[in-house]
Amino acid sequence: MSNSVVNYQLQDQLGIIRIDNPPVNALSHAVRAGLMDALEQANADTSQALLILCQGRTFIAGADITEFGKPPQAPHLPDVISAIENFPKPVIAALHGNALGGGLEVALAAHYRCAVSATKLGLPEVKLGLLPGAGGTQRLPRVVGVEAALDMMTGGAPISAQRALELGLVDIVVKDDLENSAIEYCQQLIADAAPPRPSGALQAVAPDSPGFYDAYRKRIARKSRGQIAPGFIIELVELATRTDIDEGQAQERERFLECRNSPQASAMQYVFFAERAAGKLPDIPADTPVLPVNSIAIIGAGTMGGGIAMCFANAGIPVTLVETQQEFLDRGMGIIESNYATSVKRGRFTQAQADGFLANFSGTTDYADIAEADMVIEAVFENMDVKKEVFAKLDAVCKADCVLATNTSYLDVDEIAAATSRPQQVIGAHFFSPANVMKLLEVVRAKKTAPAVVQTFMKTAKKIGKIAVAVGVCNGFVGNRMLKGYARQAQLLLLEGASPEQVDGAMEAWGMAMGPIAVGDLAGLDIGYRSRRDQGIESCSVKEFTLPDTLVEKERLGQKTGAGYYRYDAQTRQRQPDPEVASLIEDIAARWQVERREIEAEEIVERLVLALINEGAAILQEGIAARPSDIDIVYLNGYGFPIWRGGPMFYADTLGMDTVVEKLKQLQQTTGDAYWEPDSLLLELAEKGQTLNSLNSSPNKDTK
Ligand code: 3H9
Repeated sequence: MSNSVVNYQLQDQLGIIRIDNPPVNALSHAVRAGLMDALEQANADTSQALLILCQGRTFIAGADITEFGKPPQAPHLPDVISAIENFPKPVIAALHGNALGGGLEVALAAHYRCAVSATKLGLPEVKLGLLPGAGGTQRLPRVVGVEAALDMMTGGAPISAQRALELGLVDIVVKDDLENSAIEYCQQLIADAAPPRPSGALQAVAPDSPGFYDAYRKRIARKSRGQIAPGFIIELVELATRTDIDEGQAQERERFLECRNSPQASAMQYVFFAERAAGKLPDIPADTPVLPVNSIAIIGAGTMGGGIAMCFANAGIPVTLVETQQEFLDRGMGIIESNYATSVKRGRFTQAQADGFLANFSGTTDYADIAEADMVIEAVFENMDVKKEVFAKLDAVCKADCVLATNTSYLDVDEIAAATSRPQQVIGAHFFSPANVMKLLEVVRAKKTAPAVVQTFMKTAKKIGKIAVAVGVCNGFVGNRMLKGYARQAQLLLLEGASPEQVDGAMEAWGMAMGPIAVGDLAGLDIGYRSRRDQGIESCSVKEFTLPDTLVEKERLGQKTGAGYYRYDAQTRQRQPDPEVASLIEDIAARWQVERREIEAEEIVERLVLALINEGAAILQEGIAARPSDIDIVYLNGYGFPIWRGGPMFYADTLGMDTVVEKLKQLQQTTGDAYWEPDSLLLELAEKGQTLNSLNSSPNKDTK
């Protein structure tokens, strides 16, 4: 018997369940029901063991996330999993691709596990605001031990089949021909009369050290700040060491439902789909041809150029670095080599891997050498004239279908494209620093960029491990444009009476990875200072720039000089409030006649976040971002916005459009600042009783 997604067959003495539910064999209702039917059938027939394997590119990658918002339908996953564990004949799970979440929980309920070597195994529920809800918190510590189980469940990152073998999570790593290898393994188990071996019957060993769990909580505190699931996971793993599987699972179920019904889970599941949506451009059909990118040239071997080059080299794409002088090339290569050496020291790569990546590099000072490159990314100084000069040179040497990208965080990509005779080949690429670490990439579509070029760049970005978001041309694109209003509010709050530590403290307590003032110190105050002078803004001539201008002129550039808005401990880099800055702020406030007062954390958060929301709405109106979720992906991956709040646009919906508009109007009234005028999109949505999220599913505007 079988249904459309689960097939059962008796083959000699072996019952085989095949799951075929593309794309990732998620545990939809049909799969769960099919598994129950198959178990029933296998129980009744002459099979001596039962093998579970999956068709397609992966083993089960988890519960079906699309079912989470809907009324649950029996059979529920924990019941299916108990039925597998309690099955009277040995059950073997054969893993390939990804065995994740509910998929790994199915595998844990099976009595034996085999996997091909490229399999990834993990319990990533925490990334969706959840905890493993089908026995994972109880079985994993019984199989791999408390600490390894905690690492897998609180971090959510998958482990390799080799690591799973070391931990006892798989029994054997088999040859790539999974089906035949798994059948062979099953036959061996039958021949050995191997009994069912339920993981739930094992004893999870409590850690020796009495302070273990507190120490563990501290260890993950920074990464999991504000999230509810990691704390529950620790609680449940502790429980697994002192109770039986039934009691443990009952408590796990309660905690799982608590998480599942939380706003955090809604936010994080929204982000999961938002990330995938970002890769699909509403106006570019999925079958748009993609140009081959088998070689790349990077113009400029400075910090950005080097970081970008490493992304490509790590993905196995040969890179040619181009510099004006051999000396600069050598210096750039030296930094790249030392970055790899640090990664090897930290265990991120093996020496052999790093050597392999380095072998993908070559360098030249002659543009003629890159005539055959499939893609060129310019990463020279952020200056329009310099960039135009580079593009004119590229236009002269590069082959006709070469993709020409400019790495810029502010400049007008249309103007750069116009420096060539082929603007359709030109695209913007706003990488974030350090480029080899940061996942976000704003892909800037200029007016004339050809769809195939956009598609090629988006696909290439995925290949090099980036989360790419297509944006349109405007000053600062999505991320930095929104940052402007946010940073401005932070400065105004300082003058009105909040201290740097109050502003940062409020935003960090709210969930931002780092407050806006500390971010300034980290990035270096000289960057903004120089850019303001480039734009012809005189030092200390604008209220909200007076403090940073003054600090730079006092040679307080931020962390790199040991002092900026804060003072920094030379050893620990810990920030400390500085009375000198406090009195400087008071002086500046007096100079600008700003009345100072007590400011509550709530006001700080409200003003900063509303500034993001209002600008985000304007960006949508102008078609600079195609959908609200794209803006959220930018803020989550490039600006330290807390994932469990879903991003600024999602957060606006949780406040409600009416509230957002009302608060903006209030601010406009009390401050007289035109900046607070609610964007017309927000007004329109509030009037119609609609959400920003409703724009994610409606036919989207294209990024222009
Ligand atoms: C869970 O298991 C809870 C249990 O503990 C307890 C329950 C009681 N459901 O990412 P891709 C779709 S929670 C539904 O582009 P890749 C995805 O939206 C779950 N759909 O491919 C996309 O659709 P579209 C724990 C899913 O090769 C398509 O599949 N598991 C699911 O780059 C391709 O996805 C996880 O959190 C799903 N579970 O990466 C794993 N997964 O084409 C989540 C994917 O329409 N999944 N889709 O845009 C992943 O991490 C990646 O998808 C994976 C493949 C690594 C598997």
